[in-house]
Amino acid sequence: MIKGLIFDLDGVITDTAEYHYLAWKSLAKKLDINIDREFNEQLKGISRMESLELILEHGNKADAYTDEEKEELATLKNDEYKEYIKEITPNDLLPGVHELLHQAKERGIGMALASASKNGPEIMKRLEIEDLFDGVVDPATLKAGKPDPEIFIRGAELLGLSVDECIGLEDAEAGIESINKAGMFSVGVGSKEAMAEADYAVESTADLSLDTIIKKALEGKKSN
Ligand code: B16
Ligand code: MG
Repeated sequence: MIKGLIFDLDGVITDTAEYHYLAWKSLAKKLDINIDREFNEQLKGISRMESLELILEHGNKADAYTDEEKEELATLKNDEYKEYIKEITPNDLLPGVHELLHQAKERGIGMALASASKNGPEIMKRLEIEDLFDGVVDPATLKAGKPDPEIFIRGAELLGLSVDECIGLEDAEAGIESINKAGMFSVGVGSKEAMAEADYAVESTADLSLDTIIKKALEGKKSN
């Protein structure tokens, strides 16, 4: 039986990647580092500090700052990001997501958030979906981020379910790896190439059907 859905946030429920990009680009500029949208693809799904490390490496400044200075830089980026997310409204739910969440809720399927973002609860509030969720994994409490399976295992625990009773939904390769390692059925949103490791993949959230993902999960891993 499938009794739970564990969702990633950025790229699955809403698209905050552009806001992350704008805030990182502005910080990078202050450090004399140039990043573009293609580089930004690498930052999807990974934590704030890991993102900063990649940007510094990209600018050949990996050893230029102390840990304390890096904390300050990450905070600067987050302050700007928080200004952007103030603009988020329920209209920013990705296509089909409103229907999917409400349909799952009506059927009594548990839902948890497994996002690397520490801003997840604030974004859910702005999207007006927080009441639909039964739990949010706090990324600050994780020993290891994606691709480690911990975040998805914790999501299932929050729902009081075993991993094989849950489906994980992700748009990042590191996220799919995390779900797979957790032993959960993985649903990927994105291109066939990027989502090659997903048990089942769709190109867009508009193609996500609750009946189909449950059917695929019951048929078993890798049978799509
Ligand atoms: P924050 P997800 C991730 O969200 C983003 O994709 C990634 O770009 C970001 O660095 C990370 O959250 C941390 O976000 O700075 O808000 O804590 O895809 O895991 O929902
Ligand atoms: Mg994501």
